[in-house]
Amino acid sequence: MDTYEPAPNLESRTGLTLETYILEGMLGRPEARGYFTSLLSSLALAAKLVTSRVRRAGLANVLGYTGDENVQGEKVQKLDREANETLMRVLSRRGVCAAAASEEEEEMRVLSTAPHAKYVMMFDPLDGSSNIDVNISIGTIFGVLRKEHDGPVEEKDFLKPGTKLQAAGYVIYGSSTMFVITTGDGVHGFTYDPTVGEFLLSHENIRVPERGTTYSINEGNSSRWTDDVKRWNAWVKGDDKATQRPYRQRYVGTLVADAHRTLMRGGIFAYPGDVKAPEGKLRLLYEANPFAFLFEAAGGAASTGTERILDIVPTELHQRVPLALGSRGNVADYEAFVRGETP
Ligand code: P6P
Repeated sequence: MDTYEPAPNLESRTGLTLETYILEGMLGRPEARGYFTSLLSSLALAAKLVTSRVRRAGLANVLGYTGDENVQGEKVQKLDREANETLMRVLSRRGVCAAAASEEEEEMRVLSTAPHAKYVMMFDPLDGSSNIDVNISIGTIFGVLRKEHDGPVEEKDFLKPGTKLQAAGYVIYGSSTMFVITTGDGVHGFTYDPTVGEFLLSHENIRVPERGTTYSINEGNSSRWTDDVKRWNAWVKGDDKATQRPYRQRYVGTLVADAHRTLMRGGIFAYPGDVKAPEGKLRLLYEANPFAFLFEAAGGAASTGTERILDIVPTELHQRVPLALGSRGNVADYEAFVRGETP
């Protein structure tokens, strides 16, 4: 089947539903029909269910902590658990997803042993959950890998470099709910319209600006940074009109929100390793890799400071990695400082 070409008289595809975009194979991967389409549709449904809970969090008595802790040793919020169960339930229904790895669960969860269980998924069901109770944007992050054999799903099916991702994206529960996804050739944003209960195409083919003037990092950690990161941090605050410095500092504390702003406006988000935690805080499989895949598809870059994120071969489900994410030019500057140079 030929790839989708809009009718000549179709000025723009703005307003198309996410389902239409998926069903008509407009998310690329024309060879991956049926099962892949079904998986992406499940994701869209899960996003609708989670957003309906998030939007009523204050009313639906799901605020506050459950008293439990997750594999990361972080306090589990009720919404964390609900979002995790929603994704697991929806993804298991159509049998296409063999297993899922979640921030909320130590081990992968087998979801289907059907012959057509051709994919595995990794996700952070509710990123930024510490911001739930204070009504700051939170999000869901996901990545999709193909299960490359016909045997029973195993943990090693998740331990693939990010270059092998078939799709990646996120949902941001902000002033509006947006579903942003790529299958590697183009990044597209769909805004949720609660009056029709659909995600409608609002941002087709998002591109990261080549360079931006916003930097995003938790300066509260600065005493623990390496000298090179400290030098970079001082440089972005320098006063130099020619390089549009000082940059603006923005930091929400939810990766999805800081990354989405960086995707739309350009600049850089960084969560470096430090003397106490050389590997940093963010997880490779379901935070760094999905955003690295998406930013590169939008013309941006993602690095540890010394290595391309997508080239890293994972060794465990919840491993952490230092992350510098954003415009190609800004990430290149950051890498120069980490090499001990000054751009
Ligand atoms: P800090 C949220 O807990 C999270 O995992 C990411 O969403 C966010 O970027 C980071 O942690 C914030 O960490 O140490 O700045 O509070």
